[in-house]
Amino acid sequence: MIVWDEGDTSDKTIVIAIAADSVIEGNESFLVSLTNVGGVAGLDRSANATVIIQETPLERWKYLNFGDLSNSPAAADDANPDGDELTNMEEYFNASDPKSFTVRSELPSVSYFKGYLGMSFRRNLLATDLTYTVQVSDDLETWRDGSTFPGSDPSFDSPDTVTTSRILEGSGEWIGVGDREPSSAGRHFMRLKTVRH
Ligand SMILES: [Ca+2]
Ligand SMILES: [Ca+2]
Repeated sequence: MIVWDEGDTSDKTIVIAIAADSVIEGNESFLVSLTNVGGVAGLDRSANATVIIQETPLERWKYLNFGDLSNSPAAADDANPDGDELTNMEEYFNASDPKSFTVRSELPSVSYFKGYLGMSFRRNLLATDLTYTVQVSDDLETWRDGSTFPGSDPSFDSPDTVTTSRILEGSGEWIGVGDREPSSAGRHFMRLKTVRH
C-alpha cells in the first residue's frame, strides 16, 4: 500500500524484487497497476506502468544468434559448434558468427605499415559489457594501455597509440590503431585486452 498524507505531493517508490533465472528467452515484461484508491484522490493515466526485464548483452547476443537453441549445449560460453578457432565467448568478443566458420582474416591482427606497428580488430557493438584496450609494450613484460573502446565515451588516442580507422560492418566495428613511435625507435609489441564487466 502506498500512502500520501494530506498535502504530500512527493513521488513514491515501489520496490519489486525480481528473481533472476538462467534461461535465455528474450526480454520479459509485466504490468504494474495502481488500483483501489482510497480517500479523496484520483488516478490519471500514469496508474499503469510496464516493466521490462532485459537480458544481459551476452544473453541478448546468444538469443539473436541461436534463437530457440540459446539454452542448448551448443550455445554454452565455451562451446564451438562451428568448429573454427573461437569459442562462443570469443565469437562474442570478436563480433563473428558463432554458427559459421570464422576465417583468420576476421580475427585481430598486428601488422607493420610504413615503419609503424598497427593493430586491427573488430569490436562487437552489441556487447556493451565489454571494454577493448590496445596495449603496447617494449619488453613483453610491462604493458601500457593505449586506445580504449567502451560502448560509449571511447578514448581513441593515447600517449602511445592513435586510432587510424573505424569502419562499421553489421553488428561490429573494425578498428585500426597505430603506434605513435616508429619501429626504428626500438622494439615494440602490441596486444588486445578485452574485459567483460
Ligand atoms: Ca566458433
Ligand atoms: Ca564462427
